[in-house]
Amino acid sequence: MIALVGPAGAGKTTLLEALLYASGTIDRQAPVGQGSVGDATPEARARGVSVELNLAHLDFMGDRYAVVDAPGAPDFAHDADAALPACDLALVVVDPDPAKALLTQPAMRRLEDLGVPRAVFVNKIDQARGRTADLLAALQTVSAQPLVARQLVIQDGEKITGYVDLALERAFAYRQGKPSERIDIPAEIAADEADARFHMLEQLADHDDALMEQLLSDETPSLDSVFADLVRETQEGLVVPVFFGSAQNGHGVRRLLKALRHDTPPPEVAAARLGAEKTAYVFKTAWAGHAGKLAYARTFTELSDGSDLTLPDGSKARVGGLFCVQGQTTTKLARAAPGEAVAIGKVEEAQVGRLLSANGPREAPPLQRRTPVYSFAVSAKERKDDVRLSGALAKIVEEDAGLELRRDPRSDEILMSGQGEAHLRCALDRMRRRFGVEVKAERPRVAYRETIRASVTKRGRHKKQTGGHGQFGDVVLEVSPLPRGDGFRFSDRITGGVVPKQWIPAVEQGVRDAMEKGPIGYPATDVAAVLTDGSWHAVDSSEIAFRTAGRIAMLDALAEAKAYLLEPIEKLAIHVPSSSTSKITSAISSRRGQILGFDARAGWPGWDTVEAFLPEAERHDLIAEIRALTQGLGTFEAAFDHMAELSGREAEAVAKAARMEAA
Ligand SMILES: Nc1nc2c(ncn2[C@@H]2O[C@H](COP(=O)(O)OP(=O)(O)O)[C@@H](O)[C@H]2O)c(=O)[nH]1
Ligand SMILES: [Mg+2]
Repeated sequence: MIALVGPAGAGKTTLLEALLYASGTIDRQAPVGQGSVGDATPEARARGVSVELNLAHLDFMGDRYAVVDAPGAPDFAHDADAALPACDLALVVVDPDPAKALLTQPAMRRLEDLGVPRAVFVNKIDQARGRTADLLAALQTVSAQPLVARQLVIQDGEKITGYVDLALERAFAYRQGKPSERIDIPAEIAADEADARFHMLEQLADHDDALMEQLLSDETPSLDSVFADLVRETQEGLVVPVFFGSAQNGHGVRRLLKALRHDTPPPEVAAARLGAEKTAYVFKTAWAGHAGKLAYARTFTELSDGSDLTLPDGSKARVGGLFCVQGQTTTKLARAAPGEAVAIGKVEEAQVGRLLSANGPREAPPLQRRTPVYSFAVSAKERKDDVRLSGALAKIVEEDAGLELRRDPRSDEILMSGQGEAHLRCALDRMRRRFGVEVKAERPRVAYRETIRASVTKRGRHKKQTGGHGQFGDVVLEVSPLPRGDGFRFSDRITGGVVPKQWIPAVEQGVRDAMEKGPIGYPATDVAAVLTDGSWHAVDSSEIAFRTAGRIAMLDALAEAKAYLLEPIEKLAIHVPSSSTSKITSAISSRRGQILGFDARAGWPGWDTVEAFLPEAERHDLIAEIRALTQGLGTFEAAFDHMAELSGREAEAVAKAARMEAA
């Protein structure tokens, strides 16, 4: 299984189509979204970008390859996170513009951390300008392992017209719509070719002492030994080979297929990396309408339709259909061999990152999930859809490991969180299409609170004479501010039973009732109330009467105690390329944030981590601004830190919003 990864727009989905065409799997190469195998869903076509991983298969020279085309856009890239560790090799597809090299870093880092062997395909070579040496130097800054150019490009002026394969030392000229044509190595680049080849051998010799000896004593290594080194060092992730071409024009694509054929490690390596020998590893689940749930899995064992599987918790499930996936098309299979990627039907319990075992239960290493950076409060447009909404949400969240669903206890809203606004809107589109539920998605409420500046003593009397039985409660409350974050404290200094013991909890309840909505319109906090005095009536006093009295006293006290607003402040860690750090700090400042400092991001050369306090109200669409300032690379993590006073224009607006809602 091969992964195509890299930034959005580099040409991964086009390359998938080109690989299918060059291998003879399809007989026409369609533009992306216009009949292509990848990006065929309505969501992908509407947006003109891959929004979920595409899975397809190709047969080349007697071998079968599953290809996973990973979305590159930061809103959608997470969909391939679980597939990458199960791949034998990843092709990092890049744009030939050195200024875009940094965009490759997140994918490269992920693969390095996972230990997945990788190669680079420099795409859009038809658009390349400038020297490939500059591009390679720029790309080297984002790779921990040395990049090894496997080809030297042949240029006619600025235009790249072909390449020399540096292992074989054979030259090829690109031809429009046809396989490249073998040519003689042009005389004017013969010296460059010799240098480039020697450089490649030197790089390989860093991991091969025998080759080093040969080079030092001016011996020419055999072609077999060069190929053996290329294969071994690529498979071990010691070097990252680089190929050039154009997916759109089919240039360099057959050469790439041949390299995949040699350099791809056998599936046993991925199985061992995952601890997934003799199992099927689930890397995506999808809801396929009437067909129910499909689990996309890499098989490291033989599987057949109807066979029994054991889940990690020891429970059993039966394969209810086995399918080969080609984009949006599925065809039924009777069985699958080890190493294939298939869709397994009707295993409800299958979850992304889990192992389905043919023997005893097995656990896979835990998946690294991405932290959500954007949220909507979701509700059904029509009340009658409430129940269907929760069912649909549960399914959509289950099949998208980048989504999270939770109820915010502060606002009682259902929050759907994910990797960006486009991600959430796409998930909601998919939900509407599949389940027919219309969803309202709104900016989540900020949990404003209010507290008081002054201490006030107030009496609350509740007296009612209605026919026979009356109601009587009478309390005196001393209300005062508490230190920030202390919440609420209630106590009493009642002596002589002026408020009988059994009704004191009712008074406290009344006080709490009043605090649900303070004078500005938000829940009150950081307040102490002391019950100091009161009176009662033998017949008319009751729990409800004292609760009412407590509420009246508290409402009056809060109204006079100089209430003011508090807003939640979060602590953020923002990770950005260093070239954007100053733009980010000023963006945070203009969002009323406070920069706490910044430092080099651990393990990410060329990146910074900025720490800041930021009002929660300013975080809602922050990710869009961070991405706009960092070419989509920046990310952040946020966690509630403390409440802080809100004043000025913002406070007025928040107070007004509460009045409008009450009206
Ligand atoms: N000039 C040129 N354009 C290409 C090439 N490959 C892809 N493209 C274009 O680049 C854009 C993005 O391609 P796509 O495959 O969707 O990129 P992805 O986001 O990496 O999947 C599309 O408009 C393609 O037509 C190429 O080799 N040359
Ligand atoms: Mg794509």
